[in-house]
Parts: sequence; C-alpha cells; structure tokens
Amino acid sequence: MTNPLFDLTGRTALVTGSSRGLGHAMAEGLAEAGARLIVNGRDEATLAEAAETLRRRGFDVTEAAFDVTDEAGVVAAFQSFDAAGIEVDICINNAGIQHRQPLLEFSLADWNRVISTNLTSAFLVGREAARRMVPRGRGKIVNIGSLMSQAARKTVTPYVVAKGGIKLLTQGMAAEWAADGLQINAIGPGYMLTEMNEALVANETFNAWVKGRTPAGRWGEPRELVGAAVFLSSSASDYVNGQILYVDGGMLGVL
Ligand code: GCO
Repeated sequence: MTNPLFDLTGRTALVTGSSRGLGHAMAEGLAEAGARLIVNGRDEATLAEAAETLRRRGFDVTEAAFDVTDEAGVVAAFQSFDAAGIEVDICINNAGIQHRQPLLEFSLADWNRVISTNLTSAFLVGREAARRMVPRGRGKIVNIGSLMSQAARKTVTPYVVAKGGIKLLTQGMAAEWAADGLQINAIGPGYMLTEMNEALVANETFNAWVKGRTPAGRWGEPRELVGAAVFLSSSASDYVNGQILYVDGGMLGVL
C-alpha cells in the first residue's frame, strides 16, 4: 500500500538529459509513480530510443529534443508544450556534463561549457517552467546538484562551481517562488555508476578510493535516486523548500 502523498498520477514531469543515466532512471521512476513524461536530450535519435524503451513499459512519453543551454530553444520548447496543452507540473533539471582537467590548464571555453550546461541551463529551463507554474499557484522544480555542491576535488573545479551554484540557485528559486505555491529543491548524487563516471570506475585507484571513502562501501546505482526524485516531485514534499537531499552513501556525512 503506497501512501497517496507519493502518487504522481495526473502530473506531467519534464526531465532534462533523460536519454540516459541519472535522468533516464529518474524519468522511469516518476512514470512508475504515475507521472506522464516529457523526456529531453539534444540528440533526437538517442532520445527517440530512450522514449521507446519507456513506452514499451506502457508509460505516456512525449519527446522534446532541445539544447538546455540555448535560451531560444528552451523558450520554443515550452511554447510547444503550451500549444499542445501540456502543463509541466514537475521540472527535473538534470542535464549536465563533466570535464576533468587541472584548473591551470582549463580553457575559458571549457569553463563556459561546463557552467552553461550544468548551471545556466537550470536557470533557463526552471525560469520557463516557473513562468507557467507561478500563475497556476503550484509546481515542483528539482535541480540535480552533486555531492560536489558541498565538497571539491581537484581537476573538476568548474563542475564543483556549477554544482555549488545549483545548491544556491535552488535556494534562490525558493526565495522567489515559494510564496506562489512552488517547491524548489535539489538532489545531490554521490558517486553513481553512470557513463559520465566510467573512466573513474575503470581506474583501480579511484574505484578503491570511492569504495573506501563512501561509508556504504560502494558506488550508487542510478535507480537509487528515484526515491528522492519521487519525494521531491510529490505532495509529500509540499512543505519542503530550498533544500538539497544528498544521496551519496554517506560520503558527505562521515569523515
Ligand atoms: C568526479 C565525478 C563527480 C560526480 C560524482 C558526484 O569526477 O569526481 O564525476 O563529479 O559527479 O558522481 O556527483
């Protein structure tokens, strides 16, 4: 028996970067909780394959291929939802990239690319979603941060900066829109088994460090974010705002 507070039936969730990885896992989990899905990615063919996988499970899936860093493309995407009578009730700002390089060698172009994809995109997509949620007096925005919203390690500083920004953007959005009935929170994944981290898993030293440094003694599975995503997308979190929920196997909480 599931508490109806966690039921997403009748709600539409946009999940950016949901062709693969954490975004795809969260989209699937929100659909399992009853949500209709709008899946997003830049590449139409990859997105279509991901959408088909979800449709084969019987889920209601709309594809929206757009670049979350392109303001005009984001605005046009939401205008297309408006034209189709689709109301976005839940917006999961998940799209992100990683670029590992010593900061001394980091180019401005790569800095801008990481900040734009991991942080500015959440502003662009979140703002368009909120422009429709505020007049309705309700809506859920979940920004995907990282354990690196709180802690740094060398060679990923632009990513750390962007994810730190996600934490405070979340607080800022709550400051702006909580009074209008929106709840805006974040999830901070730990070291998860995703394509983005394949090189780290393959590196014996790094792999051993993650397993040793994480109290749970292992990497996280993408599906292990679903509970936090459903909670922060559902009525169960109606009095939660401006928070970040770390799903990191205990890494941040334990020395
Ligand atoms: C890295 C990893 C981290 C991941 C981790 C935390 O290079 O250290 O890519 O930055 O994002 O899963 O979210």
